[in-house]
Amino acid sequence: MAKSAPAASVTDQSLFDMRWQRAERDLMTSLTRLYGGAMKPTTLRRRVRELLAEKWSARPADLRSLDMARDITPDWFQSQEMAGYVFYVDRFAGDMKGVADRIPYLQSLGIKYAHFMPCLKPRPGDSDGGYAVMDYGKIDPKLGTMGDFKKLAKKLRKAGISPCIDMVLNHTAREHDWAARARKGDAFYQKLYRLYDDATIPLQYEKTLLEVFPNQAPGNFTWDDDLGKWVWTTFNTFQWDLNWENPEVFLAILGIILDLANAGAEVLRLDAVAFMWKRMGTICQNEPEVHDILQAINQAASVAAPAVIFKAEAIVGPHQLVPYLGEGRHSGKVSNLAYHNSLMVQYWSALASGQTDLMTHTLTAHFPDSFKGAEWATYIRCHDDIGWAITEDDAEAAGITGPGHRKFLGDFYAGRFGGSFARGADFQVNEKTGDARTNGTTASLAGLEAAMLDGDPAAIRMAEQRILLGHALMAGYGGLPLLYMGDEVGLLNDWSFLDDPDRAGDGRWMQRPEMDWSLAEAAPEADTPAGRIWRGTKHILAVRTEIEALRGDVPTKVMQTGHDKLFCVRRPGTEGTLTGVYNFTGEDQQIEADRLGLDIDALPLDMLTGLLPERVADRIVVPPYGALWLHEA
Ligand code: OTU
Repeated sequence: MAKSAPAASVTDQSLFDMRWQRAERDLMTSLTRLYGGAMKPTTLRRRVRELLAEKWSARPADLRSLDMARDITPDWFQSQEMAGYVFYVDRFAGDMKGVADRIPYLQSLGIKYAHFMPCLKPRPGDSDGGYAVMDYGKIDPKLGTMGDFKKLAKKLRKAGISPCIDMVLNHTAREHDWAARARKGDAFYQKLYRLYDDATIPLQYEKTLLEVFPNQAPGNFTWDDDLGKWVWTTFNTFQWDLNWENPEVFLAILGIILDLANAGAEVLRLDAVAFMWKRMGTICQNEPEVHDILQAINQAASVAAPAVIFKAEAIVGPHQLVPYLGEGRHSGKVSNLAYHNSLMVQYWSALASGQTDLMTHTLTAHFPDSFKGAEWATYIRCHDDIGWAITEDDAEAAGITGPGHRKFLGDFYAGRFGGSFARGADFQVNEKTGDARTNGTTASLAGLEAAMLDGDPAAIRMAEQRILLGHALMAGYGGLPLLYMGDEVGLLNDWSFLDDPDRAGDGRWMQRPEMDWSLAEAAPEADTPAGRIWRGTKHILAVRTEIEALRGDVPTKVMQTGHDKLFCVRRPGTEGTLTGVYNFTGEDQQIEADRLGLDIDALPLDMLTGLLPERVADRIVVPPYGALWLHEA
């Protein structure tokens, strides 16, 4: 009889040690660069290791098994089967328990990742949609308890859906316990924030700072009477910026992140990360230390909760975005996901102008084809405004001007530009710079609101096509597509926020409607815009799961075809190459097959229709606002 090998014994402790060894170099390099001056490296190392050991020993057994699985398949989130859904718990389903009842709905759409918008206990009154957190240890009592969240996370995981939670780490609410203690004069807590006795230093910083909310919260500092000091408040006056130069901030936030991981969050959306580090004489965004902080968080979590991945929210220009997914010394270690804000802006820009040259140029000039262990989060709309991040050099390369095009986009989407199909609104018009950002839901910006008001069936179909073009683009470009709640049924702008004093001052609420369940429940069968958008979106996500070339680790090769109305992307997978062709006009467009590297006599199938594309002579025809997914096996 053959003797079997003795059982291997891997204890929790030995796993922890192995994972610590795997991460230590990258973790400690970042931490020493950041905090070497503020804390002895040996103390820093001991404090971090103790914290990680504490959180690891508290990690529930089922999540420790998930850690094992993900250590073996670290690319789990890059599967083409992944698709995310983003929602406010109350607006989507009332509360945490309500979300559990909607799991079948999410499954029917093909969702594998559920992003809960901020749901930790916010300050009372206006809380910037939950982005002013008062207690990181509690769920917003209106939505449930931490226990409810844990139960829900487990249910989601069983249903094959990864929960993502919003983590606000650039600032806390003024009402957070740390800020309250700071106001009482406690020096330890005061050092967690950026406080100034008089205006001298704030004024020096202001010389180069921008303003995020110039209308409702001008400037970047707020005088606090209780404190008798100026407080750095990049966003609203009640959002106090944390002092990330203090290692105690790093340790405290890391502890919170690991608690959320232990509660079952699999993805953490790290909010407003660009702003975490300040440097006099700069705009205090995207400083290199920010990438060190992100690398340190990511590497630390890989020791105590390796199942967890991170998504960086840095809504910044194309020149500044790439380091958030890692390059150079941070390659593959910073964040696993980052919002592709340029793709989103370029989608809306091309839709308004009917021209794709700026889009093609921008997306080829600044972005590598792929990243190590990381990919984009692709989206066309979210809860925030759209900032028209188009640079002067990119505009020039496309033969237009930056200010001119940005103004055109603002006017177009506010519905001011002659012939515009959009019904959005301006946000934070900055008199000093002339900049305006844009609010509105996907459907209202894409023309559905105006078309339905006119009752014009042809215009309604065009608007539906524009929305589905956007959904096909985010599902086919490369990256994890994030569907924003309600976009699958074309929810229109919601003006009811004007009646609520806590929300009336912030126009972004117009794109944060409540879910219309009568619309959504009828959608699968309905011959209405909602029905057609729902089925089209579901179909796109379903087809996506079958195409290996849409895995997140396959390179995204934007094509320079010279066609200025089509946007074309090639994805060379190992099981076939996908050529995505997107028409940004309301007319048929034709393109020679060989400009796409295809043979007109042996055209591949369009996966979205399951048919051969229509052809005229040596050209492929792309229908109005159409998307083709041509797949060569
Ligand atoms: C993020 O926003 C959130 O998404 C907003 O909802 C919050 O108000 C804000 O942080 C403060 O917590 O910080 O890196 O165009 O894109 O405010 C970008 C403005 C952010 C938003 C910006 C964004």
